[in-house]
Amino acid sequence: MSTSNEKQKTYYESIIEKGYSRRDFIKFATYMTAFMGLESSMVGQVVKAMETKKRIPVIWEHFQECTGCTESFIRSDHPLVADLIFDTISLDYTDTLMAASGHNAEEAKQASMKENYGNYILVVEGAIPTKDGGVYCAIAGRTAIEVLKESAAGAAAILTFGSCSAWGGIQAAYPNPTGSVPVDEIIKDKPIIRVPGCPPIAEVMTGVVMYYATFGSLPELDSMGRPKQFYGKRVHDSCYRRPNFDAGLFAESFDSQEAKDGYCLYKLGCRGPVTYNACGTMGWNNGVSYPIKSGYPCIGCSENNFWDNSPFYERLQNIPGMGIEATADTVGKIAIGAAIGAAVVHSVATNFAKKKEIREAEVSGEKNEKNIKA
Ligand code: FSX
Ligand code: SF4
Ligand code: F3S
Repeated sequence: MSTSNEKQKTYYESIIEKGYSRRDFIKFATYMTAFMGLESSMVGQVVKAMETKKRIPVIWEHFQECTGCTESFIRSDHPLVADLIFDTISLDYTDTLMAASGHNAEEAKQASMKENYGNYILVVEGAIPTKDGGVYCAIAGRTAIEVLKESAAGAAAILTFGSCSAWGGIQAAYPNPTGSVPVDEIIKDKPIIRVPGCPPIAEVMTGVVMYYATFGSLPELDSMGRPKQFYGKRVHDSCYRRPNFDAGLFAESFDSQEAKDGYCLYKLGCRGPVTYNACGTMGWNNGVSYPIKSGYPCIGCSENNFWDNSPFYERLQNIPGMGIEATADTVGKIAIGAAIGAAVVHSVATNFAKKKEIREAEVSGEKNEKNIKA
């Protein structure tokens, strides 16, 4: 945990103090610029902000959840992210990761909230059960409702990490026995950013925290309160199996040769055409894979009510954006040679280009190092 004195340092100072070089810092800033969805020409501005901005305190609450979101977050593939979460963003309280426990942890949280009232970021994982006075999730004898209201009171903004805190998630699925609700049904007077996914992608969570920490403002959000740069496209739009969808080539069974050869998983229930997330662009585990690439159809884990939208292994009746009559049987004929085909090819190409840009960011960081003077 950070001390109060450490909080006065800038991001740059704390990174250098951890033993990293300026070159590491520039590479990190370049990498984060790409992850924040900004143009590479913005690197200088990000470097400047990280050199001058004081670190931002973060309080991180856990309610009704599986903790998969934290698991995802700590597996971000950049080595500096571990230091980022433990020091750079000044994580003052997270009962999953912090060394302190019991009364010590609680005191640290209360002290940080008091000292940073009005200025800290509140991260919330998990839904909030409301039935029977909220007794189904209690921490140190206090319900999640009470804890959330207290933590939210002094927050500058709230990030809901994961589909549970953003939408209600699995806990809120029918018949919702504990009356679970998302954060925005309890807190009405704070800016709330939804970062859904069960769990969300580590780099997406990092990118959102860093955007706020670097610029002191929220990233551009869509009408559902999600950052546009990560949730602006459907999984379908960045799917590497998309050319086979367009050609009408569908795998008919799991683990078939066709599924292994990259045929589209639409007939196996894929929800990619109705799911907004960055899986196809960013991937998981250093971009190695994501569900569809591993042969498993998207179950739409970042969408509202995704669990109740099952059965997962039956195909969608219609494919949005392809005309109401479009089905897996007709889509190949519709797409090939049509204007939409060209748009789709462009969309997929754009996503591959974006992924390449992110992966090349560290390399270009070395170039930036030469251009950006200390
Ligand atoms: Fe929910 Fe996150 Fe799914 Fe799990 O904390 S979004 S159940 S991955 O862990 O809240
Ligand atoms: Fe990919 Fe699923 Fe779309 Fe097929 S339906 S292209 S597997 S996202
Ligand atoms: Fe979730 Fe679908 Fe991505 S299931 S992890 S949104 S591919």
